[in-house]
Amino acid sequence: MEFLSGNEAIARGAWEAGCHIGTAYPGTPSTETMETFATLPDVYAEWCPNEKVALEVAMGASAAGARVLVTMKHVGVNVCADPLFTASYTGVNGGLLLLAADDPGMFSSQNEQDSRYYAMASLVPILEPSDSQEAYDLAKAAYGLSEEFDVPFMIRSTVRISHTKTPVEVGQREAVPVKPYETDPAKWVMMPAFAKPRRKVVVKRVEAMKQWVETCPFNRIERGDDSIGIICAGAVYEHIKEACPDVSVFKLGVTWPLPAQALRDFAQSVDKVYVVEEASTYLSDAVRACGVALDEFVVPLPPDGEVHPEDILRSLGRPLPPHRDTPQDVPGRPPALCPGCPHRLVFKELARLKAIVTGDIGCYTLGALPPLSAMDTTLDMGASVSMAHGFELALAGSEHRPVVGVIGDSTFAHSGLSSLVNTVYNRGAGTICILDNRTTAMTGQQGNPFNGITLQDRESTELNLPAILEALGVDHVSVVDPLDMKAVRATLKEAVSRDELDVIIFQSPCVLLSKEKEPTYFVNEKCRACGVCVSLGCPAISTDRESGFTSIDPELCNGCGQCEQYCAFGAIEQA
Ligand SMILES: Cc1ncc(C[n+]2csc(CCOP(=O)(O)OP(=O)(O)O)c2C)c(N)n1
Repeated sequence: MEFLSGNEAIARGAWEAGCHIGTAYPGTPSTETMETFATLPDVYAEWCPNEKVALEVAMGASAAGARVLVTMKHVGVNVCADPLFTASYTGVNGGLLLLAADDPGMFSSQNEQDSRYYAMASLVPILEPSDSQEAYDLAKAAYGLSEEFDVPFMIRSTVRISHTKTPVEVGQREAVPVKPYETDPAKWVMMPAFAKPRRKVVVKRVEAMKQWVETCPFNRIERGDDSIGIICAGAVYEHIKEACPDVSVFKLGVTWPLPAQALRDFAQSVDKVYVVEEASTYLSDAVRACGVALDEFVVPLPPDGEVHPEDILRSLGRPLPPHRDTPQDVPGRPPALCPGCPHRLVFKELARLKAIVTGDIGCYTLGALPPLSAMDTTLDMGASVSMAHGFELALAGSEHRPVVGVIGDSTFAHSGLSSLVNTVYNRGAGTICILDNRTTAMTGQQGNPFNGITLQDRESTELNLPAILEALGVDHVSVVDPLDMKAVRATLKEAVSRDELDVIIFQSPCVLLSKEKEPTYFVNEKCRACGVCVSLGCPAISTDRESGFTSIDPELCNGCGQCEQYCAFGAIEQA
């Protein structure tokens, strides 16, 4: 018995199923799955620059006969949707399991989306565990099923499953040889002449899977009081068991395709039937489409965010328990860039320039929050570069504020590169800042092509960022230390004064990469309480509410010296 998170359990299940290869792009809440898999014996695992590449590598390995695990967060499925939809046509050779880790409640995501829609739309089956034991069991079983039905399988977790540790009865790794590969264009070359017959294969397979799912052991009915029947899956099942353990439950372990007949029979066997789900109407719509007439809740479930046990009680018109959490009593802890973060000064200077800043996704998205407040847009990974180009196009010919795109190194490798190719190709202008902190900081410091660190510490090559930019045809490329206020200010000023494309690489390692701490700073008697140092938003600097004077917490300060450069009175000194 081991105590595993859902992520660890999926990695373990895949490993025991003899999975040979893992590919992924990090993203919360999925990241630890591939990090765990990479540590297990006799496997190869790699970070890819994005999820499309990860799935394509996985499909290549599967075609060649290996069993493969590919992991990502929910928005990653958008990025790999193109290969996913056609992988449903080609099918697999070695079994393939794709983890989509959803984030209802958006603890660390830019949107709330339900990966089950992808399963339904691409006709790829999706499994849904409700604890780590099931995550392990389903991941392990998925490989044989993927090979039997000749289709990739998806497994959907949500943040509560991904990150909650529960006991798991683990087993042994099966020795599964890599299957032989034989050239078969009718299966693997998806052009119309071959895709049309494969489409017929897909249609037949869907019928076979619909039969399988009617009696599949991953779906089960737990009989209770038959006045209420609840259909559910995933983490929501646990909340139902907590809120109303007395009701009858149809717990789905496969949420596409659905067991239509079994669901109709269940609905017939109870007086009232409901679907409980969170942040989506996928399941209720799909259950209705099976011919089940769902009853109306007394109080509708929340249309967005996570569902909690008290929401379920309220929806059934049941009394709430006397002791409830009072979240209002918990002090807010808004996220902030770390003390010493090398992203800070760039935002401070962009705010001074009153630039329109098209942002991107990474730690540096925090530059949007007060007191830095220096970001106008954030859409998806890579959009900073392409949206900057769009702003420049729309504002061309008018007097306008400088347009600056800000993107991290990992995000630039993910999809910023192709956006920049577009800007160069179409003779776009504007300034792009690549905040190269030598890591993928936001998701826990994974390697990426621009620092050359690989998942299993294999030898690699660090891609030469300035050389790539020059080769792309960017005329103005500079590399600047983002901890040097004068250099940041001067380089940005020069770049925005030109009506041409400039790319500035701000290069300094993430402060969390270095364990060494420089001597800290303190505020001396020259302080005039002007508040400029506070406007950097460093968590180590605070203001006395009454006097307005500032102080620096030596525990938090790591001696980066950014604040000292902004103090006009010499009031910040190194200890
Ligand atoms: C399509 C997609 N995949 C993954 C993520 C998760 N994610 C958010 S930011 C980020 C990378 C951040 O690294 P970098 O651009 O180097 O910036 P840093 O955090 O180091 O400042 C990742 C992987 C996401 N938001 N969207």
